[in-house]
Amino acid sequence: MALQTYPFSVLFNTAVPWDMEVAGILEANETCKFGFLLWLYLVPFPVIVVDTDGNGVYDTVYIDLSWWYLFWGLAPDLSFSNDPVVNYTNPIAAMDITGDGVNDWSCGSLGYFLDVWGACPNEDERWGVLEPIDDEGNYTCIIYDYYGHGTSCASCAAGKYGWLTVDVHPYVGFGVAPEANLMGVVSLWLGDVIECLLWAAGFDLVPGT
Ligand SMILES: [Ca+2]
Ligand SMILES: [Ca+2]
Ligand SMILES: [Ca+2]
Repeated sequence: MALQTYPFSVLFNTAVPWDMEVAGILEANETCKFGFLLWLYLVPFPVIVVDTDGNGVYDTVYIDLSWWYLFWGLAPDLSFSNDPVVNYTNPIAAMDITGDGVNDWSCGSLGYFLDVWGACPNEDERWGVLEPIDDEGNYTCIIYDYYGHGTSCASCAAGKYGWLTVDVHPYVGFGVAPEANLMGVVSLWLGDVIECLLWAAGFDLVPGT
């Protein structure tokens, strides 16, 4: 089933020049919201936001993770049907392509986003904290660590696997607090560290509350 023709973006002002597979996700008479996740400003992963139960509230995201193929000079599969269901229960967009139970590809995770650029398509929500999935499906917030510094630090602090754990790489080591839980808050980019610290401490960053 071909998606309807939408403006590619305000930048390109043209329709997406290919069809995307949505079998098993949408029925013939159902619609969704379509857009792109620009991963590290390099890879344009196609994204759809879906209201799976038809109650008027968009609740699920699919990202065509096969666009990682581009790094190997291969063509993406242009299908959402073989990608993971991403929602509030399963917020991480990742898949295991080698069948060993360990995810190999990821685009990140659903997360809250402080709209420091006022870029939200819903004008009344600009500059505020955006939900991971907009009720109207106009946006979804995907958070990722594109460089790995934060992941490395988190591993040193709370890595759960080490030399006594079977089937892990010999260089893998425990963190200093392997039983600790982690909270991912991306801040060392064009964001705001102070707001991130406040958010992690429990403030909701809603003015007047
Ligand atoms: Ca819904
Ligand atoms: Ca796919
Ligand atoms: Ca794997």
